[in-house]
Amino acid sequence: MGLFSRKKKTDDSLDLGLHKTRRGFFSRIADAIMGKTVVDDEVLESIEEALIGSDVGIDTTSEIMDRLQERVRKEKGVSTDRVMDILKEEIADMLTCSSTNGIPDDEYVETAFKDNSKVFDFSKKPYVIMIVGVNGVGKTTTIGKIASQLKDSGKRVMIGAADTFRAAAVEQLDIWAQRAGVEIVKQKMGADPAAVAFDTVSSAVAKGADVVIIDTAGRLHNKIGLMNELTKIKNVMKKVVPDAPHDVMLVLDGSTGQNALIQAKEFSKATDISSLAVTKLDGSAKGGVVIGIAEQFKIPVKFIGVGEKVGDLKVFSREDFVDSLFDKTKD
Ligand SMILES: Nc1nc2c(ncn2[C@@H]2O[C@H](COP(=O)(O)OP(=O)(O)O)[C@@H](O)[C@H]2O)c(=O)[nH]1
Ligand SMILES: [Mg+2]
Repeated sequence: MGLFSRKKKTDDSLDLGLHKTRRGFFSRIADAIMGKTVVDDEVLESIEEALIGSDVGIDTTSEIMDRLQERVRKEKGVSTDRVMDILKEEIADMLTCSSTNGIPDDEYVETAFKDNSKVFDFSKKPYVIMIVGVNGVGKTTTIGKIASQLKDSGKRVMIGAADTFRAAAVEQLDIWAQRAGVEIVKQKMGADPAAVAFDTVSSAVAKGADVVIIDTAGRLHNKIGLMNELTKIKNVMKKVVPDAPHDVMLVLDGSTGQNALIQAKEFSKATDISSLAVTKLDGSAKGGVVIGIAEQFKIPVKFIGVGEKVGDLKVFSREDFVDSLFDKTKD
């Protein structure tokens, strides 16, 4: 199936969540487009400003603009309606490396929680995910949502409360575990995070769980300390499952815009990151940052968060994302 010939989506939380970014984008190009049928330099300039204003970032914006200008030059007399389709195509094409690795987006999204897709590799049993990121970005919430969606698709999930730094962190994860109906392994506040991770993976192996998700504390103020702690957690898990963790997922707060990009750079110095989740895109006009992050890091963005509910964590599809973000027929 080609780009943008997608099936109708079953819910509109992505469109709702990206509402502010979309509104910001179109309000920036409205004046330049007004009364025009054909794209001119002024329209292109306003698109460039709008991309930067949506927090796509300067480097990625100039890459997009090069592609867009090239297409507009080749096609001659491109209408102001058509330019949006070209923009969506070029961005989706640019993000290929960060997405589904050849699996059609529809299939990728629909089977993410069920079969062996690029999101999770269920041939590994248990498939071990370690969640990392700075405090407050949405790690625990994202774990709860992933666990819930996996459980609903019939997977046996076990989560490990290895953020033992604050009592509230364990309690919060516990609430999510109960709500999702999945098992949690926890210890007292202040316990050794690596010991919790070890117990979780051991228990998962003993009970035949499909997926293990490990929460961690994100204290970035001391990079060496963080690095050592994450390394220690990884190493103890390897004692039980030699190729664990199968995924080290960095969670970023999308509402911080370009700061999220800086955080990603900092974190990737402390540990090897294999995937990204970008949260809190709802209520923010900085949703374009996902495009910048995906393009700059070449690490797959697996999830985006567009709200507080379980269903508001979306498997990232570059097609769905740009389609929603740059479609002016959507409010
Ligand atoms: N609006 C919105 N809030 C979110 C999203 N993801 C997380 N949050 C909120 O962000 C806050 C911090 O989340 P938490 O999971 O505790 O972050 P952690 O410190 O990284 O574990 C909580 O109030 C969450 O409800 C999202 O996608 N949208
Ligand atoms: Mg937390």
